[in-house]
Amino acid sequence: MSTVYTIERFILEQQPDYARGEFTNLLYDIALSAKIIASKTNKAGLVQILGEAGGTNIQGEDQQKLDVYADSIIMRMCDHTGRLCAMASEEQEEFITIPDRFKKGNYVLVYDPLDGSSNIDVNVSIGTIFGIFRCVDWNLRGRVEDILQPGRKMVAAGYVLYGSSTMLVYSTGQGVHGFTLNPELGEFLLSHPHMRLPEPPAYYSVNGSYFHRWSPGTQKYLRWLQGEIEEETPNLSSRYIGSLVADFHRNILRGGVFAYPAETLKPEGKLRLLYEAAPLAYLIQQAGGHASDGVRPILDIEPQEIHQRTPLFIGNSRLVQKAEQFIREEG
Ligand code: P6P
Repeated sequence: MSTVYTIERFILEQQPDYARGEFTNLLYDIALSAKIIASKTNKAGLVQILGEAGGTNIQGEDQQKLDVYADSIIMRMCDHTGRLCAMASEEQEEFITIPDRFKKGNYVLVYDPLDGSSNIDVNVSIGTIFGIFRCVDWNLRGRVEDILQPGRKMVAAGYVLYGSSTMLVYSTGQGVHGFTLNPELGEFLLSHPHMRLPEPPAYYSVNGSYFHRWSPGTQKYLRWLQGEIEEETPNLSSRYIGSLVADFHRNILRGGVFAYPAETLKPEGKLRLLYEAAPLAYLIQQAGGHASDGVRPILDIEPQEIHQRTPLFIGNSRLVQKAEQFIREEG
């Protein structure tokens, strides 16, 4: 019987000998949050029966919007454990300081608690995205400077995909590893060790309905992806779910490129830099790929504010570099 790796055992075996366990325990906290959110999300379809968000269900419980619920779970699981000096969440305008009554730790957690939650009503997979930094100055912990760090400074990143099964995929800089939740055991078990982008890539993922609002270079890129431009034409199929984590997960397993370009109504793009693009950029680099805003690596962008948006091209390096080439040449 092959070794059964729970995520706890895998994290423990990956941690360096000198580690004191703070970072390892933070990853445990995130895995536990994912289990709690998964249990609620998988029943989300029953909300129609049990009661609408904002109303009360048949048990008389107050129904929260699932993304607000997911945010509260992650915050409550992580704010008092002494691992963090600050957090930032897609659901909260300001960054989250650690209350004085709790010990401050040496790490920073940035996260989108439930991306794509509008897809729940149509039973499409959704996800949690997270990134972890070290505090910038251990003598002055818990400042906005701890939050506004470029992705290059991340020490870990990952996502949870709530779909036909719940998966947690993460990296601490030693490759990308995927774990599938066994609901009977309540354990994440190693199912996808050492995930690497395969060659040749299979898919391109983009919402082509914005074509008329893209730059000439971006328009040329889509035509190239579709094989209209004879120039090392990729042989790709189109897949776009409209749920970032689901599209990203399929592409990291099968190879491909996901693009959410800037367009005239969204000149900075739609996706958020700090807790969506940068964690996924960290992962894709660990899986042998690349992520760009069309001009420069996502990991090099210094955030100026917490909810800053960015255009995003992410996946197999050659496919992403082609986007940069067309945008460089055509604007
Ligand atoms: P569009 C979901 O709302 C989301 O934030 C991402 O998960 C997804 O990739 C994107 O927006 C889809 O946006 O404009 O194509 O509907």
